Amino acid sequence: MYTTNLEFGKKQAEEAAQPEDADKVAAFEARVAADDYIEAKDWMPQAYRKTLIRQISQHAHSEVVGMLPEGNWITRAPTLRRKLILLAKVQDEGGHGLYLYSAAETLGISRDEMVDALLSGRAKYSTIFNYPTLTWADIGAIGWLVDGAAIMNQIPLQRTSYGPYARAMVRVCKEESFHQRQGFEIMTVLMNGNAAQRRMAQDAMNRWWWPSLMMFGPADDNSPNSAQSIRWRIKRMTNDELRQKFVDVTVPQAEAIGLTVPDADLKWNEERGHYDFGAIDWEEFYAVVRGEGQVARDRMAARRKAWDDGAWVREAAIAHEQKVAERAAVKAA
Ligand code: BYC
Repeated sequence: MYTTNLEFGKKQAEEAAQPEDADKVAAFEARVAADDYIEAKDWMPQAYRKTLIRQISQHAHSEVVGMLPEGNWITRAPTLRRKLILLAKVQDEGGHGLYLYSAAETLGISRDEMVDALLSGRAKYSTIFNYPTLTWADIGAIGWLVDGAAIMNQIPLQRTSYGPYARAMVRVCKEESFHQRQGFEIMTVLMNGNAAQRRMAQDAMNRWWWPSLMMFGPADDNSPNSAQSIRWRIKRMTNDELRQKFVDVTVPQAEAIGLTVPDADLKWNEERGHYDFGAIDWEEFYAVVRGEGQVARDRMAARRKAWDDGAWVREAAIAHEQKVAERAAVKAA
């Protein structure tokens, strides 16, 4: 089996068994409060490590599962130019997953353990990828709304308190910004097209708007992890703050190209300086988090198949590494 970081993981497990030293905790909290970055070899409370492993690995899983709905359209992109752009975007998402798995590995968990958590259903991935991509306009809506929501969430994560995660986010955000623009351009072209194309764009908007708002997670008063993550500066803004920012930025973009936001309660609130918007269907959100529905089952089946199909590559890499080590040992003897 392919594993990494085993020794490091053992060291962390031994550390976790010890009671935490109050002076170390105080010094750690002072560093976080001073906006210092915490690095892989620095001492950190076990709960901080655990939260980071949870969030970063789930973020990585989202990037990799996120390749599936768009990958579905690579062979059906309407032109060669669109195909090239989509191919590059999907490859970028795979790259994001790899940076993030690597960032999580610095915390002492192995890639095998993370993949196992995903495939056995113990780890989550973003709800947004459990919706189907029915038409080409969905690719525009994903780029514009889904990547748009992702950037809104990820820009503050460039200043998250864990150095390797923060640095991974810098490159991810640059690429997401290109993704968002290509999505908005697809929607703009469709809205400047014929009546059928405009209908297709509006239909995609209708289906992706609410799931995009759900990407930010439960409302703040229902978000069990937020308070501690904000205190540790893992999260720099709350779920509701980011959701509001996304609505405020995106509604004028929709209006600019003639799309209607599917929310009868959406209204600019002069006093607050923000849009008021309608109630989110949290029952739908939790059902999707639980992996209910055919699309979720298909996503997991695709990931399991990819992992099984890749077994020979992992085995070959290990065999090669062993051969190199054996040759080096013979040479040294
Ligand atoms: N989906 O206490 P809360 C992308 C879970 S990919 C599923 O607020 P937290 C892209 C949450 O995990 C974008 N589960 O949690 C790729 C927690 O359960 P656990 C992915 C969700 O962590 C390809 C529980 O609900 N981005 O950009 O403080 C193509 C309670 O929530 C969701 C990231 O992962 C959800 N939407 O805040 C295109 C960003 N929301 O773990 C685009 C990094 C919540 O305790 N992650 N849950 O069992 C974060 O910023 C935070 O983890 C969240 C949630 C804001 C998502």
